[in-house]
Amino acid sequence: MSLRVTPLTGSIGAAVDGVQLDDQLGESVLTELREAFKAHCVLVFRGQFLKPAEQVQFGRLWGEPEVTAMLTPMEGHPELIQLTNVKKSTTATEAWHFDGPFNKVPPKISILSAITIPAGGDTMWSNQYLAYERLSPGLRKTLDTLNVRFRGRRLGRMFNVAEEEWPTAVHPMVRTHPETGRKALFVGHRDNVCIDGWTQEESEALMSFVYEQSGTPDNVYRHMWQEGDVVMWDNRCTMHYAIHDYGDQERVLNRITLHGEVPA
Ligand SMILES: O=C(O)CCC(=O)C(=O)O
Ligand SMILES: [Fe+2]
Repeated sequence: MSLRVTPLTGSIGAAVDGVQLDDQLGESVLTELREAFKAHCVLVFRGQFLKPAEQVQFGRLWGEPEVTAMLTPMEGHPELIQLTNVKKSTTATEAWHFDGPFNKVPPKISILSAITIPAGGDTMWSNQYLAYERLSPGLRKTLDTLNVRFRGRRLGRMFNVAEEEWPTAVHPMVRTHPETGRKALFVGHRDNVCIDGWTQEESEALMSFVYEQSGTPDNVYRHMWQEGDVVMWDNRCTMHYAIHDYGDQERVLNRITLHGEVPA
């Protein structure tokens, strides 16, 4: 079996062929996957059709599973959550976001397995290393000194959680990836963020600028799902955006999320 890793854009994402994720993966394959993941931040595996237990087994190769605050685990598979069609008017994921930045310890990796896919419903990922590196040295130096207060407001509204219970955490706006040593821009939607010690108005002026830099087309991979696809992403150096252009059509993906580290 030979593994092939093919970049999908000039900035983020790679397709991996020549591997079945439900096989027993040897150490050399795992080493190649780890290197590819560090280099490309998002890995795409087509035609996998993983059963829930196989997805959990694959996930455990990368870390300890956890379930994001406010989400409900899948029956019989407490490590998984099932994403189903949420109304466009209430969905929190149709915006660029990191998962769980409002937690003290945001997750490090998520892995989606496509079960039922409509026409549409693509997901996009942005490269937050490049989002940072493309800024001027002067602005980078300023951002390096800032902290952001993240709040789970959008997700809280989506799940009708009372405002007092929206989780909140403060993290550096520029975080260093513990494995690659590269700096990544750690930002969020205006509803969820405020630069620590700044007014909301002051914060929005700068934050909306850097947030918008992240998701420009030259910094993005857009995945057009097929059933059986598995996509994994590094939540420490990418944001993602779930496009809701499929109305009431059915859309089902199973997700496993892995425990991360305190951003530093
Ligand atoms: O529905 C999707 O494509 C992704 C949703 C999302 O934001 C997530 O799973 O974290
Ligand atoms: Fe997400």
